[in-house]
Amino acid sequence: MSGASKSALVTGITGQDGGHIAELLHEQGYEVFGLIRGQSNPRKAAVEADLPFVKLIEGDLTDPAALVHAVDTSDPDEVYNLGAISHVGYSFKNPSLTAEVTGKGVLNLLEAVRLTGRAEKTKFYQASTSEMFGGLDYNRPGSGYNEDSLFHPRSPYGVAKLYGHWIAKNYRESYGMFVACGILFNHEGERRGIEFVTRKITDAVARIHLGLQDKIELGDLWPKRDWGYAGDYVRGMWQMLQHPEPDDFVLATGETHSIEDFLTEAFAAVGIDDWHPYVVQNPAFMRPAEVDILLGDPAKAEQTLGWHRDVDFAGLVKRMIDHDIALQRKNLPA
Ligand code: G4F
Repeated sequence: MSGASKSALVTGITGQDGGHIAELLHEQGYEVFGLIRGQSNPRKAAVEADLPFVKLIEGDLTDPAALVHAVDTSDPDEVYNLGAISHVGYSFKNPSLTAEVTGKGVLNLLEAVRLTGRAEKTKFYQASTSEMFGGLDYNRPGSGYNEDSLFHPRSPYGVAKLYGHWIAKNYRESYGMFVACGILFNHEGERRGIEFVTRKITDAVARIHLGLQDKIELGDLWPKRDWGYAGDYVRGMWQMLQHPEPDDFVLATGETHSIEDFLTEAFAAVGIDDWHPYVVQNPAFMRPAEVDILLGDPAKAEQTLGWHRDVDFAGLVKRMIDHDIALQRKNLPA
């Protein structure tokens, strides 16, 4: 399959998934447009260096007129709505802004597609999330959450994402738009921001290994997540838009690990058997409500889309550690 002569608009182009999907689409021959926020976004130069083929359009998910402009300029065959306030902890501190960007921003973008007469032409990917499930006992199936599981979000982020999920489904049902919702479990990698726990750990372990840091401060260590590799997951996003029918799909590994497991694997990768002396718990990194355990069941995506993940938990940790050691080595004095 090839995307030659197709065009795609990606929101959240400065984020981890934005970078991965832009590369995948470029390799497939798409013309790739990226929505970037603000007049002098500090991340613009990094995106221009990392993804020189992306045509950047200034605009914000909270600004309907800017979205109409972005859709008109890119005339997209496919829209990937990956833009959001995506840090769960931050969403407790800024719940209103999170609702505007992560929730209502989805509506604004759907409307931009519809009101510019592209409801039939443009396929729309909505980045839904496993945070919508909330990880509570009463709605947690033993085999893992699937597309039919009950939602009970536990953060302003999860609540905003649930609005985005349902308004996206509503546009599919009301206007016949091709809108696919990917319910993605945690996905990580070299592009992950340092504010997320996996990259925070691999960055710190690399620095501890090189003698640049002594300790790492973390919040709760018992929560469990279903962690996969972001590169595998953006392939799934693209597959959802190539499928004949728009639908909802869970992408997950079907395995769950605690943050303690991640610490064990990451420290072991640099030859340290006991991580306890290096880890300090700090309540500042704990959340008012926690998602105890996330475990996904990707059977539908595997059977319907032929999706599969290539990178397992140990492989994910290793590639992040190797990347961060190489990155930190560049900063060492010669
Ligand atoms: O890495 P996290 O911040 O990811 P979280 O909250 O699971 O959310 C990520 O995955 C979601 C999919 O399920 C996405 F929708 C969302 O956008 C994001 O990508 O935290 C993971 C766990 C949490 O239980 C958190 O409380 O790690 C715990 N944690 C412990 N210490 C920490 C820390 N999290 C962060 N960010 N920083 C800490 O120091």
